[in-house]
Amino acid sequence: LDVDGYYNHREFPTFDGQIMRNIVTLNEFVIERQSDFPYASGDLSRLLTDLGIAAKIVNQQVNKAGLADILGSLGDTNVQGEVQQKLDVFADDVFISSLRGGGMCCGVASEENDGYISFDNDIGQNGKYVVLFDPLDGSSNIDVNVSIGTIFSIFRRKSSIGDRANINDFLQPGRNQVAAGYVIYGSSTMLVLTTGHGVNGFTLEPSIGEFCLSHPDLKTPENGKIFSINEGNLNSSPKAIQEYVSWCKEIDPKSARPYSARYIGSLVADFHRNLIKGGIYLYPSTKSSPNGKLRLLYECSPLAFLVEQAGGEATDGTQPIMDIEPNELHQRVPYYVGSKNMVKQVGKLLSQQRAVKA
Ligand code: AHM
Ligand code: MG
Repeated sequence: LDVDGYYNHREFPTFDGQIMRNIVTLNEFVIERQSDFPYASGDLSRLLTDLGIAAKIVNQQVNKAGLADILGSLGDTNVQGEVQQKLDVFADDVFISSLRGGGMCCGVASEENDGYISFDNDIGQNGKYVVLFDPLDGSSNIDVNVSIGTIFSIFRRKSSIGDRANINDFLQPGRNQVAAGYVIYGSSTMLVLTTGHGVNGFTLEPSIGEFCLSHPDLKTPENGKIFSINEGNLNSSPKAIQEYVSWCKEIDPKSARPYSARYIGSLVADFHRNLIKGGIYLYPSTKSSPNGKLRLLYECSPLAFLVEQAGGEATDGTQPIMDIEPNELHQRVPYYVGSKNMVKQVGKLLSQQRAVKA
């Protein structure tokens, strides 16, 4: 307490007699760090705030997903006579509305829509940014109460301010990203963000409804002991990947093998765990997904930006994900992401395999 009997301005009493200390909210953080952002004018800060608001709204609904039978299941008609939307469509709408209303962004592209959306409202056309996102990744996990997430990627537009956004604004390599992040709706809800100056994680404090800085300057270990892959597809994956997975399972106490297999089947959750603990996530080409399953622009590229900023790597087996020039919005790529040395080893095995074939 200070001389006037108030708590220090960075300390707050809670109902259960505890004191919350040193709270830095997402909004405070982006405003304080504004000078770090390219072309610091406040627009990107505002855009990140719009994303944070949308994330809180989606979080509220995701939390209630298990109550479907009590509140009416998806597809049922609610009291207003409206058909309840599927959660991923709802999340898509929420992010689009928030970004459209915020006015900092001239268009969006999302996994839920066939084409990009260019905002035709006046403030939107003057927006400097485009946002690409996967509104609810891993949505097949909603019914079984497993963590899911939102992934987003922000680029400076290529087209002129005042014009409608066009396809070239969206088809940009990951290296052009000015910010990227994800929200994980897990046992707690977190927003993890990079603006190209490291990675910071914010946990949603439900009692005050704010994302609070909880994981400053996240770094990922250079070596990990976790491999994450859908092993059901292994027989139709490249030989190099089969070899790598066998190697992970070999007994070698000197190198801490066998490693642990961990696969949630929800990219954000698998990525988040490996980012913190160290590990590799693999989604190679398979028989049913010859180019891999994951989307370059909505999933791979934003997480590649984050992992590089945390000291890790992300490749498609031939080049860094961040260097790929996209040629279509829904492009898929094989994906290897995580601890630097693990991703390098997979890259080496894949290039040896290519050399043998050539
Ligand atoms: P989605 O965007 O349709 O939800 O698919 C992406 C998800 C990822 O979250 C997850 O890592 C992957 O698909 C799991 O795929 P699989 O079930 O083939 O292992
Ligand atoms: Mg997805």
